[in-house]
Amino acid sequence: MPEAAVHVASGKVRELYALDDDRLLLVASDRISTFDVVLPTEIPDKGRVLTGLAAFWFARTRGICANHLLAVRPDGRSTECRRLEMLPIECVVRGYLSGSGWKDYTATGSVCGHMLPAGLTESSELPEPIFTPATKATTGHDENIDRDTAAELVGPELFDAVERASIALYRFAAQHARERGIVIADTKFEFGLDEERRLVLGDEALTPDSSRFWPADEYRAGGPQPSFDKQYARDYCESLGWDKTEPGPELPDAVVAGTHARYVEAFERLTEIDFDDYLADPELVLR
Ligand code: Q0Z
Repeated sequence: MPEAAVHVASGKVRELYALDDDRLLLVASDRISTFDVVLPTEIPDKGRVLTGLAAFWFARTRGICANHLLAVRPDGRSTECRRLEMLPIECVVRGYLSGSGWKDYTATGSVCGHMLPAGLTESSELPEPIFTPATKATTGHDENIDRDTAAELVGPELFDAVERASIALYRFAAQHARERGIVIADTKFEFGLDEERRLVLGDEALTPDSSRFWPADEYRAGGPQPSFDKQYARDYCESLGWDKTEPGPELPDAVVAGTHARYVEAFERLTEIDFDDYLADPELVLR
């Protein structure tokens, strides 16, 4: 695969290689996970959609926060990145009440120490986006942590900086997406420090794998929302009565085609770039 690149890590659907001491290569595969299980069927172009979208956001948010992106490769699915010293927390921002945020709210009326108004329902828009850090679980699920615990993990001054950067990045992206028919309900950022100990946004950012994307035209608070990208695959898996343990089911061609179309649609709505133009020249998303 990448010439002279040393494999350093595997994610569920991504691979990470070292190019040299200072640079990493992040490769997004076409694998898809649902209900936390990677399915045996790939979605063509999914890795290119996610790589192109993340690069698009990195290029447009550099003024909000520096990021690790150095280059998008001609294959459209790999990016060269600055190697950072990653912080030990997941930086989650929630604009809407869903997933573990909704669960914590129903149990306690607050999420990660943010006291929320009474009477919110599942998927309600929050009065303001909230920063809800989580630990990086090496196994199983990330665990929400309160602000004091997060501040102890990274130090109080870095905590303030990642909170401010995370909220600003989310506000920018959520507004951009909302104007193009996509609700970004929440998102997860990962930050690191460069050699000068400056804060730098790393990993992937503002993709459908690191965020909840909902179709804005179907949004209605009071229950769960359909996923912009994965709903066909989820519905198909549910229709089988699959118990959501490994191995996941193969997806039929029609479900693959529908899911592919939704990923491409998200890319084109958000970037306003024809996906075929991106495939021909991935650097288009940087301009
Ligand atoms: C990201 C991950 C995987 C993809 C390490 N710029 C950076 N500097 C240092 N470390 C990382 C990054 Cl992005 C880094 N991950 C998560 C794992 C595939 C991303 F296997 N791990």
